[in-house]
Amino acid sequence: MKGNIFLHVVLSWLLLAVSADTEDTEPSIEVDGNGYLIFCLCMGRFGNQAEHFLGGLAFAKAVNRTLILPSWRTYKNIPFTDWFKIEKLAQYHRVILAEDFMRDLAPTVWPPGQRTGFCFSFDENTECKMKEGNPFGPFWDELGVNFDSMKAFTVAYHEPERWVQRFSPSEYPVVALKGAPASFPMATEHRALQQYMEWSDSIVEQGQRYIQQNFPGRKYVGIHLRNGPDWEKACGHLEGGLSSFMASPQCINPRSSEKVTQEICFPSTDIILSQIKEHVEETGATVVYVATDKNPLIHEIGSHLADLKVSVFHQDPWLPQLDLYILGEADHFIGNCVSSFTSFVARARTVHNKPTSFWAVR
Ligand code: GFB
Repeated sequence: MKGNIFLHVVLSWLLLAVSADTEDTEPSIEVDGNGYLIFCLCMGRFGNQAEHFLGGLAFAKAVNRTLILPSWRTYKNIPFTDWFKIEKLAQYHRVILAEDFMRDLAPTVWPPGQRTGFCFSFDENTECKMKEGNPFGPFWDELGVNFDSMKAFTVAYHEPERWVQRFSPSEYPVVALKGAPASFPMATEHRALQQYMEWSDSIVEQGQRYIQQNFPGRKYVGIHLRNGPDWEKACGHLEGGLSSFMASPQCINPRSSEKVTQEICFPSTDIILSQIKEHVEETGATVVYVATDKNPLIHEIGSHLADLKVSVFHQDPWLPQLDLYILGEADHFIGNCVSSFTSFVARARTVHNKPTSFWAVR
């Protein structure tokens, strides 16, 4: 009898071990037979990355592969869903969080030993160097990816049909790209995809907390002042004006005769003060919320609007995304046409039919 019980316990343990093992190796979510696409958002900071992301999202749909949502890059990987809701993106196309893909599907769909990294080049003999430098190396390292081989391809991203022929899902179930399959500045036709970028509950909660604690129920004009030293240097390239510079197509059509000027890129304090006053009067706002990478001009704005009894707020939040959220909620927003930080806010506001204007652009 004792022997039987012992055998039963051992058998049960063995069965449990086998089923646990099966659970570990068998993907619990259905595998997409059309394959997967992942890329590193390895260019610039958040505004640049967001423009690249939307182009890459459109591309994933065009080639009909599930998009593995890349982590955002700061000094470390930030899971996509820390800042945005996956459910909203899924209304547009099939997506899976990179961290979930690596844990649940990669061991079977993209196991170590079969990981090829790809990059676009005009020459197929180019070395892709997927992990060379920062943020390339840390991005893949933090996802636990090493590449067994690397290969350049010559089919351009604006040819999705040819691209699908080149990368059949049976031969390449996962295509990992060195950079986003997208342009910067982003293509105009992709701007509307912003409607699928919905802030996570955590960002909404933190942004709302600031608003409710500081100016609940009051109308406000949100402004973005991009005036740090890197910006001043970048704007220095605009002498004589250019038809396009960084994110400027958001407000100046590169094919028009209008030029992106130094004043648009780095507006004078006089221009800033007069535009703020105009929109405070127009909206009846009693608050100006200032987001900036450097100088918030709080005293200048406060004294210029003294007669209108306007309060000026600036928080320098621990996360730039909180500034983006609060600017998105403003009754009017004035941003910098050349900045992709502004372009994120401007696109989000367009989705909700909220007005935006740009410094020195009439
Ligand atoms: O977002 P981003 O690509 O916009 O980069 P640009 C600017 C970064 O500076 C933001 C910080 O992601 C923030 O980290 N920053 C800028 C701000 N404005 C604000 C603000 O109002 N509030 C807060 N909290 N942070 C490009 C860069 O910047 O500028 C390029 O991406 C290059 O790499 C170029 O440096 C000159 O398009 O404005």
